[in-house]
Amino acid sequence: MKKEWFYRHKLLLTSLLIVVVGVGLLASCGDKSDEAAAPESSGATTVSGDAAAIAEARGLTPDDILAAVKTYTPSGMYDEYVMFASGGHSGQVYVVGLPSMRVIKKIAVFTPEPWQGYGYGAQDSMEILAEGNVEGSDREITWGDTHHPALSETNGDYDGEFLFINDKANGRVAVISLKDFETKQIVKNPIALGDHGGTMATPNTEWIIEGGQYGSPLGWEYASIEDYEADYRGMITFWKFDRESGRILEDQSFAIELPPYWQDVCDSGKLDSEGWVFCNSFNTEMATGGVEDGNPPFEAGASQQDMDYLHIFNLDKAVEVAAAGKTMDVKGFPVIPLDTAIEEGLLYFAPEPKSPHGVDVSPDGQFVTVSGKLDPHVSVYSFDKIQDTIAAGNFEFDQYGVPILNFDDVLEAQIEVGLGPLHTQYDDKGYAYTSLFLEPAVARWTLGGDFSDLNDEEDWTLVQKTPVQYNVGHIAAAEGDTVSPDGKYLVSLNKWAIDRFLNVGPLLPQNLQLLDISEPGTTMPVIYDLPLPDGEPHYAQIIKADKLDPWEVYPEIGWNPRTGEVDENATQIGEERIVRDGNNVEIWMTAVRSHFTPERVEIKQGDKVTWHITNVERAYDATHGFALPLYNINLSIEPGETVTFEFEATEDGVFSYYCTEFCSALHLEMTGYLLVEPGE
Ligand code: K7E
Ligand code: CUA
Repeated sequence: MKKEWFYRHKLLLTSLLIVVVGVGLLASCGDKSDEAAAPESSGATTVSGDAAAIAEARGLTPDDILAAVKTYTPSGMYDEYVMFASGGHSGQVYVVGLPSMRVIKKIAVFTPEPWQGYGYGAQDSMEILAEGNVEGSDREITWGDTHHPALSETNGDYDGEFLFINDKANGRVAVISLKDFETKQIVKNPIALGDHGGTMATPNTEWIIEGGQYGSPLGWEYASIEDYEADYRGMITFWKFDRESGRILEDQSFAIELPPYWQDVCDSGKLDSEGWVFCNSFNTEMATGGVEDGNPPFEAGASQQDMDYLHIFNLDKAVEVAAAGKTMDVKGFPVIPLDTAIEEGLLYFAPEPKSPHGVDVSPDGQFVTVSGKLDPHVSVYSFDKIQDTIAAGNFEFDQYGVPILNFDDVLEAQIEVGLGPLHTQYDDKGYAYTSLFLEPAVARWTLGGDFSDLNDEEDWTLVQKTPVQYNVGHIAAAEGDTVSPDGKYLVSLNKWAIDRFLNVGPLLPQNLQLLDISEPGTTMPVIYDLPLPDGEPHYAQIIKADKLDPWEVYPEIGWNPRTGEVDENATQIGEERIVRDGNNVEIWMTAVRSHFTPERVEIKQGDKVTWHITNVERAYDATHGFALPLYNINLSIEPGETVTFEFEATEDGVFSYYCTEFCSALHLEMTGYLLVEPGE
């Protein structure tokens, strides 16, 4: 059957290959960015029949070949886009090139990671991880559940400087510098143990949004679940970001107390709606579980009503109210009380059907798209209508006194897109895209308003669906959260992979599928499957690669990546030394191909050791590792970096330390002895 088909299409296949290769060759002579140093063509100018034979042998269709040509990225050619994908409960972030879908890096954030020497002795990483522990608790938290990466923005466009990400499990937010793709800061939310509506950046990254999720007393003090409505609360936190220091300023940040509905995903307004923030909620029923006591289980209890509440925040005004000190103190953190938020006009609700999940502001800031998991429509709200309705002051109120805007007054359109709609993205052609968890598929529909002239289809209409494999959560489009999306590519972040890859046992990878969305109309094919062998990626953002400008090596020898300046213990060649002061021993070491200096460190059991290593290399990729057995020390020292670690020499014996990066032909000789003489 397949064979027959193949012969019928052989001519087509061969001509397609010839065209495709011809186009490829033409393109390779033309505009190649000077960065993309692809090797010269080897001289082959025609496609022999071999390619068609290979395609036949592998059972590839013309569509497959087209997909391969769209994504195949030969050795040395660079990707056009970079995707930052959350690593879910791996507590990390993944960096993926598009369209090749090659995983280029992972970034350790909330979880110790040995390759990067993150959390295995290196003082800067130990301090960052420790920042994420809960104040007043001596428990160490060594993982996180990352959901929503947010690239820093300037005027609503990704600027390639910083990345933020939340930890749903423990209510934390991390700051990553895109100069070295390393985590610089973790802030623990003082008033909540969990979050979900984070992180999102405002259009100039003044504020990083962290919305809550499961209701809890603020500061998680014990309160009986029977007193849920009185004592439990929701929250949203606004973290002040200081671009110059590259840090969140905790003492300039604040939160707003909310009713104990379960706030879900949030998005920042932009352009027209800049200064406003939108979050979904579910469980406005305030179900408290207890199926074992005869109560409805959460999945039913939290889904009884037809409508939940879209939370609409006036952030600009909230900043003023917080600055005026109209806050209460929860665990040392300023929180605008719910009553104050209502009085000051910081918070409004709009009904949203039904157990909503995604909320996504359109590129012009005019529309807010909400998807109800249990409703086959997307509901699109008009920001202008929201403003008019607020100005008219015609409200109902929820039981906490929050003004509710009339649904029909603020709704712009509802489009039936399919089953289980979750998240929406936008492109440059006037389309919106919504993930359909249950179908599973990605739906493309036309956005009205200012976008209506971009294509000649009707406004607010479902155009097409592409099936994905399988149940899709978020989707991410190229520059999809900015004021000027690129279109071109969309990644479907699928939860289920089932039959897509070889069987690797009961735990499967996630399947990230690349869709080509460059053609208007009804074409939107899947062109690549990336199995991501780690925790579940929830959301991702995709930035044009040329907006990133990371360092190749650290700017100066002795760089401390945490402080962003030369470390006081930076050590140049010739300055290496071991200094003893009582039973404190301090070591200043250099690393260069292919030796550590010193190569012998002799100490006594019980000594307190402070050890600095400077990689004095200036060559790109000349990273050295440092591994010390038994003491659980493992470092990655990038060119120019100074790393410090400390330990108490409780164990005597002979310990070979060595470089873990195969850095030269004599890498195995890059070693040394730590000799710990037994104490009395
Ligand atoms: Cu839908 Cu956390 Cu944004 Cu998962 S979330 S999919
Ligand atoms: Cu340095 Cu191997």
